[in-house]
Amino acid sequence: MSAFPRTAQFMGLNEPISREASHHDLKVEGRIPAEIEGDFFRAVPDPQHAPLHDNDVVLSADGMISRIRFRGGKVDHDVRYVRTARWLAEQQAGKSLFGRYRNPFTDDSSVEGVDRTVANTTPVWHAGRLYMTKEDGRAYEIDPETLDTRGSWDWHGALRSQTMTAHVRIDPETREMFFFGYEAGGICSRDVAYCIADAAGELVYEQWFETPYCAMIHDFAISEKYAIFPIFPTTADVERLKTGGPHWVHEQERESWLGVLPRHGDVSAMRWFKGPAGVSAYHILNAFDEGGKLHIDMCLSSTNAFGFIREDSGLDIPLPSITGGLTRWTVDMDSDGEEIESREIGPPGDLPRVRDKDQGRPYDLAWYPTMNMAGGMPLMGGPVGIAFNALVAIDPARGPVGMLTMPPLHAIHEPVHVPATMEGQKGWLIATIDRMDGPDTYSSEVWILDARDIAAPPVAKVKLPERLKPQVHGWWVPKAELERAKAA
Ligand code: V55
Ligand code: FE
Repeated sequence: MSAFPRTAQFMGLNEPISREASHHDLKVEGRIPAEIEGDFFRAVPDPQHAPLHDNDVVLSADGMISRIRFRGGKVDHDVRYVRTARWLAEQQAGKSLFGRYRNPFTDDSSVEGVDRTVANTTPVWHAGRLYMTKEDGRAYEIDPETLDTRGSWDWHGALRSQTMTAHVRIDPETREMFFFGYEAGGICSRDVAYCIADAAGELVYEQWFETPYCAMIHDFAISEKYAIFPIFPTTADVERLKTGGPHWVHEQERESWLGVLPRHGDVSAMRWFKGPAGVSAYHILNAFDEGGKLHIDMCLSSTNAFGFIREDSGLDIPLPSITGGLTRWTVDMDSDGEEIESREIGPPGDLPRVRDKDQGRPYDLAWYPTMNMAGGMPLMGGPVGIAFNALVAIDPARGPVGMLTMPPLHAIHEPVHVPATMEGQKGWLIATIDRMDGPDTYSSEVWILDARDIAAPPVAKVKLPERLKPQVHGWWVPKAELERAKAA
């Protein structure tokens, strides 16, 4: 195997593992609650080969699907590459053929026109199917049992968009899945395809609209009435790509926007609200209606959180000088102004998780990884360069209601929430943990937390025999749903 570059994108927790693995009957400390019966799927970027050019970013690494399977108090782990067209071409060649992050003009000419998505961002489960997604292409369907790749997913030929987001939203009552694709009509296009799949998994709605400029639209939100599209000024330009330049540049002086559309409305009904210049959010926690007011809660920062994008933009803004926090934007759907009211409601952090039942509804509890300065040295790694060392629980009306601070040289990743079967109970959080054991030596565990009291000692810790590559996002699928899908 070719050596990887010794750059931040390939060191610390970002150090590639590049190996499929299965680990069975893992060592469990404590007791797994009986309600935890299902699969925790994780999307893991892990490059198969050294980059074609000098360096690359974590976001370009080949997607692996990792499954932490809980059955009767026992735990297994399996991790497999997604057999994307790109992975297969490079596997055959024995080396990288695709060039820089989202720049096809830097690829080897032998792969011109080949789907270059790496399916590395979120495992999505809907209507009995499992997908691996990345925003620059269509999803790949995965067999949840064998983890085999079934192929690129085009909604039975119905999807027109060339892309599909890694951040879908599922209504807890109707079970419809709301999603979108940006750069839907081609690279750097301003086309967004807004889509709805019904509870049976059929694509029943796809309408296209144009954004004020071509922006990275990583996430969106739904309320009970609306679909909400935030547009932050991280922008693309095809001429820049043709000269081998970066896909994204953050324009600090450019305004942001919020597009709001009735959930099942015609795109001609889209309303645009104007937001502050230069801000950026990767993830939206939740959105909900309160009379004619619409609230959108997101992990907002004063500039783009990714160092490589700030560098490519000529922005000299070091990570510690970035400000922001969990921020609520409110718009008045009963007036015809374009103002956004903004206020901070929680500490900085990212990768928020709300309970599935609260999606698009008023909510009083959510969780997200954060940085606690009192927690001691954090670990290097991830796309931002430094990993979160704490987990905060928040009631958006009251602020933080709990904090789990990791010991020094530990990292905690995005949790999944497992609902309790008993009314009034809060359920469980499952998250992977990394620990530095020595220079360049790491180990991983899976922690199970009481969702009511995250600061209490974990109810169980599962030990991995070798370290895990940190995930981007995860998804919990109950065993009953997997079995129903298998029987269908
Ligand atoms: C993100 C992750 C991506 C990506 C764009 O977390 C944004 C943000 C893992 O891939 O392609
Ligand atoms: Fe994301």
